Amino acid sequence: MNGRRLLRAAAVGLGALGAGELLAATRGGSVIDGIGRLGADIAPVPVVEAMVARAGRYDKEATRAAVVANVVAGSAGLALLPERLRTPAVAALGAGTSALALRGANRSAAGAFGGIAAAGVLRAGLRRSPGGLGSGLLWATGGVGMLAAAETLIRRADKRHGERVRQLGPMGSHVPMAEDGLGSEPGLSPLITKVGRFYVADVNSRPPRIDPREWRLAITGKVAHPLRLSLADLAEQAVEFDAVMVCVHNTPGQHRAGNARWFGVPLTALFDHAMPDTDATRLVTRAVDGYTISLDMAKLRTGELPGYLVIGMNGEPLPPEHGFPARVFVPGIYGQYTGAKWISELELSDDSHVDYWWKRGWTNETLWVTPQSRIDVASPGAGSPGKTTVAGVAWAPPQGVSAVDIRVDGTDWTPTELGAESAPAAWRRWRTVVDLPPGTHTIQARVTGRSGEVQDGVDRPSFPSGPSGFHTVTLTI
Ligand SMILES: Nc1nc2c(c(=O)[nH]1)N[C@H]1C(S)=C(S)[C@@H](COP(=O)(O)O)O[C@H]1N2
Ligand SMILES: [Mo]
Repeated sequence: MNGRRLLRAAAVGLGALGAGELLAATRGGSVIDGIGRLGADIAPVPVVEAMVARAGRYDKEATRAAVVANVVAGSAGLALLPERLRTPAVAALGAGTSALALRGANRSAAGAFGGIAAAGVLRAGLRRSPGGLGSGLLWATGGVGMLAAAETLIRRADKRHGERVRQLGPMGSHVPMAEDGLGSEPGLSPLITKVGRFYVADVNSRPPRIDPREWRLAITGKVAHPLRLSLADLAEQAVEFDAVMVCVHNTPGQHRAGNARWFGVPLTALFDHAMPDTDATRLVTRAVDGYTISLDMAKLRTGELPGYLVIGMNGEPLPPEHGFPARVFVPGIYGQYTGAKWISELELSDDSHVDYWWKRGWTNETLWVTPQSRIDVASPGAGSPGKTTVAGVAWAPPQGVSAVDIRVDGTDWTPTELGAESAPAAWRRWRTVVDLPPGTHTIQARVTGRSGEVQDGVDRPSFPSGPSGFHTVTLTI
């Protein structure tokens, strides 16, 4: 066994994957996304946490790259197997990959064919004599070219879908930009986060493309009147509300939080029609990507805790990456616990249901968003460097923010000016100007919620019960 043979097998793997992915992509499927989703589903929590921390907002690209790297490495590994084992090994891989393409977000027969085609190409490629370096190069460049072509096709399909979705709009009043009296401060987050800047977090490599003409929301389980509702049915009952959505992975200072003007049907309105049984203790939100999040019914049923089936964001239909056509959102609960995107079914159930993340080691208790503040701006004044503007956003949903303080170099907390509140569940902007002597300083921000809860300054990671700590910024005058 020599190195050249391994390299060639790796190159054949790249070529085979490229061929399979391209075949799948011509029909809207993907071999890579199926494998990537398996990775998300089985990776142990420490691996997921490390990935989220390292890859940041490029987690989906990182997942796809990891799939390609693994297929290439796996193909090289095949060259190490005795000849008689190779055919069964490749067949098993092909079958496995095809099966994966049939679960997850954009399940498709094309994806399954792509998996089989890739296995066929791989087997044929491995059988041929090692050949020169040129043959390996040909496989590799062919593979990269086909992967690039497939990526282009998939992006185009996603873009077309996104445009069709936008054309369904408007959803909501499309109020231009809300104002809070703080005006515009360079670097300070706007009151409403634009869709392109709103963080995206989910277990899929790409969002499912759902056809709204065929989509229905099913309300099932422990209800007197099971329902099937179209997007148009839902739009008739929707109302607008402002709220911040926060990922449980939003450690201090990060941007895994966004504030939007949502358009959604109050869950109580849906319950009025469906009439949940008294023993329906949980609302299971089930999505087309096979993901579930369930919510305690006690306060949702009465509306004491307002929850929504959201169909619009910032005046437009929910963009595909944010859950088109519908998602469940209960302001004040972390994204991972607040309800699924791409909803297919709301099932009224008892406490026997087990959620996606519970199986992975996350708690089955609701995780509430804790008060957090972020420093967006800490900039010395142009003429007088000592006068430093410090500004940012803070949230304490659903009750709202009552104060934001900052402190310099660990001294006393001093209050900042708060922008007007658009809604208690929304984020609130704040700003202040501080005099700083020359030197290096640390600035921290702390929010107090209307419930009396003060932001916890102890640094804790997201897992297992949500992050805490102060956002700390260092600057030199
Ligand atoms: N179907 C589905 N819904 C989902 C998820 C998912 O992986 N699949 N991720 C959840 C998580 S962890 C978060 S933080 C929010 C993120 O919503 P966003 O991408 O619109 O910001 O969606 C939630 N809903
Ligand atoms: Mo999340």
